[in-house]
Amino acid sequence: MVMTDEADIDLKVRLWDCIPVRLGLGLLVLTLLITTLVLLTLARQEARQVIATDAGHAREIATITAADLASRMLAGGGPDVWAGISALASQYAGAIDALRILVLNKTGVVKASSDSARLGQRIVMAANPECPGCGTAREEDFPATAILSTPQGSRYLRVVNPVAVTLDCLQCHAGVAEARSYVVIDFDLTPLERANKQRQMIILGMGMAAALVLLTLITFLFRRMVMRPVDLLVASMGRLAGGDLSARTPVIASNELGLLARHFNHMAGQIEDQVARLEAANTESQLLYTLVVEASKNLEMSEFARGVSRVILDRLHARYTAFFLETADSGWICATAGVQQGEALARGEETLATALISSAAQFQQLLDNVPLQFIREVCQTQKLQFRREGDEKTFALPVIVETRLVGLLVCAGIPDKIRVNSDLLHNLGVHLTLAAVNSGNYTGAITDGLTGLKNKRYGLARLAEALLAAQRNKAALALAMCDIDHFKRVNDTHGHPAGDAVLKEVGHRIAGCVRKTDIAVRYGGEEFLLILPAADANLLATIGEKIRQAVAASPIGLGATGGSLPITVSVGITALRAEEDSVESLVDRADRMLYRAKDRGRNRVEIDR
Ligand code: GH3
Ligand code: MG
Ligand code: MG
Repeated sequence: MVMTDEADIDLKVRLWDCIPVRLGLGLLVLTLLITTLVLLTLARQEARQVIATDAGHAREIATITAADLASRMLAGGGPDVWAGISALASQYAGAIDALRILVLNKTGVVKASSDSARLGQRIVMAANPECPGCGTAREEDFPATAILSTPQGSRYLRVVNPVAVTLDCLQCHAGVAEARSYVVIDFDLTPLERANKQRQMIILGMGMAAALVLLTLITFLFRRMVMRPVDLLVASMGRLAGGDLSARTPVIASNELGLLARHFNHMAGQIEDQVARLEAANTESQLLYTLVVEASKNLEMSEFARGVSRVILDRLHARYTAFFLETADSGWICATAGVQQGEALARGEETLATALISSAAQFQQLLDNVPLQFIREVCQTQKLQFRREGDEKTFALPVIVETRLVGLLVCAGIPDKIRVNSDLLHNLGVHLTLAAVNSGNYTGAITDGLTGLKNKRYGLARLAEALLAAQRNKAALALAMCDIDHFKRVNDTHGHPAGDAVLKEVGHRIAGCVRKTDIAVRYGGEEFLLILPAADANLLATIGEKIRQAVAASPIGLGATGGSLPITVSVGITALRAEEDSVESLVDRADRMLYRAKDRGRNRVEIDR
């Protein structure tokens, strides 16, 4: 994937680069060009027309002049002939609005003219642009024309025609060359050019006005049809680029831009879906990873259940979770975690399925008011189920081993933005099943089946760990050994089951006296060991007393046998001697203190400091 740093992108379009600006300027230049072209063509056409008209007039004048000249010559000739022609020329010049008329002889001398100042002047004939056609041109090249300028800069049209040589002329002149003369007529172009200029200004003005109207119209249509959808699209793309995956653009036309908008919306939808899928996959892998870590960190069942409940609450941003697990002694535990309620652990003695299907009132609280009917259905169908309340989801995921319900994860108040689908929960279920079985096996292996306390092997292993930690950290550690007084009598008098019931209750009362970090162990028949990390030496008597009193506080029931008995325990406590102690020496000292308590009358606490 090519990543583009936002700083690399110029996010604003400069005015000069804006499409409407470029298009408008282009249109203006084009209009100017077209107008100029039209003007030029018109001017050229008119000039051609003027020249044709003026040349026609000139031709007629030349013919008339030739005839007149011939008749005057034949009538006697002499200098009056040219004066007469000059008078005629003035007359004709006025009639056709010519600047002047000159009649030249074969050498270019002005013999007659409407402008007397020109009489006698000589115009060079050969190859003189000021006398087009003179001297060399053939008859068919006439009328010959040229546009000339005066030294003052005003322009005029010069038309040259030869005077036709007739047989009459040859009566006096020796030949055609001898009789040749020319009629030169000049027309002033200034009025024409002035009119042209005026017209140019008008046409140019009209062209500009038309261009402006056109520009306004095109700009309006362009903004409506092109720029508006483009601007909307640009804004939506900006939002998408800025991370707003919900950015969509309105489709306001059915043309190509509408299609572009639809493609954009489709693409944005795809991106949103992909990102959501990635996020879901990420949530799933993080969730499963955290659970695996949690499960391997705490194989012991209640810790595992707490961990799962906490992780699910946290990762799914839920309001409440409850994780039920069946225990090795066919009871159940339930670890709950809630945003408001915090964490808690509950226990029960029936099998999990029985307990959940019975829908006892206590579950209403454990489930934070998720309907019991919903839970019962999940337990009976053994299938994952969702329910929705407002914009929150709740799911209940059964954990099944073969066909037996061994766990149930209930998660309530998951916000809609968190994607929790069946695939994710199916995978979660597989992990939870494995972890629950492992945890069950492990917990069974370290737990005493009768009392639910930890067994001796586990207790000694943990004692070794606690001893090492205390020695390394120079921290306190205490060990208490408790033994039920005259327990044999209970068995002997009330039977073994009654003894079991007493053992169970004594274990429960002893475990209830210690902190969460302390470990209560059934060490032997009716002996209990308490590992008390960080127990201050000054508090040992208090702890011992608390245990003794908890057991002695009230008679203990004999279970199914019926009735109850006052039961007491003797307690021996010792504190760690950091330098020399080992597990054996600690246990031995606690044992000795216990025997001292027995010796000194039972139902008492002895402390070795
Ligand atoms: P003391 O005050 O000196 O400790 O007297 P005691 O009778 O408690 O001591 P003793 O060691 O003589 O008797 C322990 C009895 O505990 C013997 C055994 O039958 C009984 N016991 C050990 N394990 C169990 C058990 O799991 N269940 C029952 N019911 N009894 C047990
Ligand atoms: Mg005993
Ligand atoms: Mg004993």
